[in-house]
Amino acid sequence: MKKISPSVMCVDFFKLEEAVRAFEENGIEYIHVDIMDGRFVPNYTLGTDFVKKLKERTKIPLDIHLMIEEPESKLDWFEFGEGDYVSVHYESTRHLHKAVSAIKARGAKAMVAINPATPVSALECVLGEIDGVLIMTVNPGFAGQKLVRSTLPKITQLREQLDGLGYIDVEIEVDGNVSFENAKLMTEAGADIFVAGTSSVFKKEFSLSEGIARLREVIG
Ligand code: S6P
Ligand code: MG
Repeated sequence: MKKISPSVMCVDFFKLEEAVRAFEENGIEYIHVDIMDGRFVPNYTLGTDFVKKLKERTKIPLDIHLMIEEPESKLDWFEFGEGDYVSVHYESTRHLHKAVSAIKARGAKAMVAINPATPVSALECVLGEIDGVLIMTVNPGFAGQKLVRSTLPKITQLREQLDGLGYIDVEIEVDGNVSFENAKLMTEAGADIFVAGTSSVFKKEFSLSEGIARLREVIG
């Protein structure tokens, strides 16, 4: 079953309560929380207190996307646990295995994220250790960017590799310009979890519920 993970940094923060309620009413599977440190990516977004508050407010599992340097030394700063996904970037640490193990030790699901220029082959040694791979379909740091098209074949390549190795339960998430049009291509390529942002469910033309329904129709 395909899953939607709306990017909460794209919510109008004055309407956060309303948005979380809409996620719950529409059976949203995960809430995507972007954490940036101004070093790994040139921006700041959400932080430790936001994660804590969100966890108090909703039972929807979080999908915490850490765009920070040396995440293995900062995992303790964040509240997460069973059912949540936490992703660390391959490019952000010399100790990827350590970071993945620390996430799993807390009962959460470990995901490794790769930037558009990082090949799928870089993940070879961790595929047997992780629950998901986050394929960035834009360069991380900002919402509202254009799809890097060369990332689409990476989805198919990874799915084939995972299935060939027997890791059929390892999920592939896509993040960046997941528009209704691009989501169709990503579905065909083999993506499982779709980070929904300004190019789909948060479009101004319709309500959040309408946007979610439209995206569900496309990804099936
Ligand atoms: C970007 C971040 C993403 C964005 C999301 C926005 O660095 O990791 O999660 O929030 O991609 O979606 P859109 O449709 O505006 O690209
Ligand atoms: Mg993200």
